[in-house]
Amino acid sequence: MTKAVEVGIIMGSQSDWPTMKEAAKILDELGIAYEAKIVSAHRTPDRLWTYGKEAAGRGLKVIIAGAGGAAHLPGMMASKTRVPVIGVPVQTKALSGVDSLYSILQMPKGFPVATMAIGAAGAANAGLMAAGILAISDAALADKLEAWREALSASIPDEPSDD
Ligand code: RP5
Repeated sequence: MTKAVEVGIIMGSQSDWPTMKEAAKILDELGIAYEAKIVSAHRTPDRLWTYGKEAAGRGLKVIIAGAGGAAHLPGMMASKTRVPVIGVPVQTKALSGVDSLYSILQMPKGFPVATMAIGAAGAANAGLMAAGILAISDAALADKLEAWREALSASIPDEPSDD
């Protein structure tokens, strides 16, 4: 039986996918069912509207939204659905992603976006944050997430090496 999709990964452009793939990789590792879609606040506003309108009814529990530059996608999605939105500021060439970060972070009171770090680390952490949210009501996932975290800790050497 295929698992119901619980996480939506959305991004403003195909060019965001190399970054957003880091979130997808984490969800794959933890066995969390997700979908990945291109939904642009500026280029496909109707698609954004429909996605937000249908998200809760389709059973999505978390949305991870990545965009760069004038990164309005996460905030607009948060304005359209009560499903928690985790924002990933994609690194840009012109302003190194600080533009994306500020665009996503400074939401007005009432419509929050949980904003991650700029770039690949932020995308991976978005996957882990989504897992943490889902693990609140999924004991098997909670065990997997604990094991993932322990494995990461165990992989860190005690001392630096020259190799
Ligand atoms: C944003 O504009 C996208 O999220 C992307 O990060 C940025 C550039 O998009 P492309 O011109 O590469 O399609 O909407």
